[in-house]
Amino acid sequence: MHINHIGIPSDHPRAKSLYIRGMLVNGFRRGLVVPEGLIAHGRGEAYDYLIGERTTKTAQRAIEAAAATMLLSSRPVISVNGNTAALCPNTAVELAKVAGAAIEVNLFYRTEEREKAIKTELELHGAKNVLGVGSKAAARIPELQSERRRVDPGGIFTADTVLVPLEDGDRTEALIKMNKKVITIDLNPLSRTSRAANITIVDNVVRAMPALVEAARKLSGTTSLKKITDNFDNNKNLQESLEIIRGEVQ
Ligand code: PTJ
Repeated sequence: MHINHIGIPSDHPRAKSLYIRGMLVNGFRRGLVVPEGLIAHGRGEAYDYLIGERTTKTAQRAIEAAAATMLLSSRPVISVNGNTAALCPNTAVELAKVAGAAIEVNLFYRTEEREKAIKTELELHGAKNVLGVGSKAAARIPELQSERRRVDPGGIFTADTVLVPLEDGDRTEALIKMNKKVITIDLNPLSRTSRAANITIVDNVVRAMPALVEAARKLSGTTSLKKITDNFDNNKNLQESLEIIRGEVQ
């Protein structure tokens, strides 16, 4: 039996889930994650348990549609919040490279200190030009009251596609009103974000982000991108996720 650095025995039946929790708590201690982010993660965990803590075939279809959409976009942007920075900074940076996307910090509970900590974390994982920090977040998303409205004029504001992992519903709706395509990763298929987005990946960000990198790598340069996006139906996909949760399909 191996005990890792945060004291979780590798043969513990819930080792993986406890390890992910540990990453978030560590992110909280390092000033990346807000306390509310720990609560949000708890909600996500409950849905993850119900889908079997795996990437379902339904989620994989959404992942391929998301990768194809990003590759077809001329200005895709990956929006990074505290939880995403703590759970998957490496794959967020890798995806930006593979899909030719910009990377922008965008926080609900915005403080300059946390913006900078998240930027530094992304840079440690190889990000070169992190948008949305400090005075760079000079543009405003219309009709949005939260701090999420502050965006980078050269990033989310002028993007054609925005990937918003672990989002709250208001901004997704506002971005759609700005005629942007929105891709989200949200374990709750019933959330406002999930229902408002063009593509919803009902999966844990820790699995969905590496799968997105892999799909983008596989699809890059192929001729099937448009066909994949045309064939994707988000409502149908969300319905299937609910059937999985109810135990009606695998
Ligand atoms: O870092 P900030 O300031 O931008 O704040 C980030 C949080 C997450 C606190 C903020 O965006 C928030 O309050 O989010 P919500 O409204 O609680 O929504 C989070 C959604 O993500 C919920 O639907 C959760 O089920 C889902 N979720 C939580 N953890 C994961 C997840 N989805 C995928 N993977 C996860 N690990």
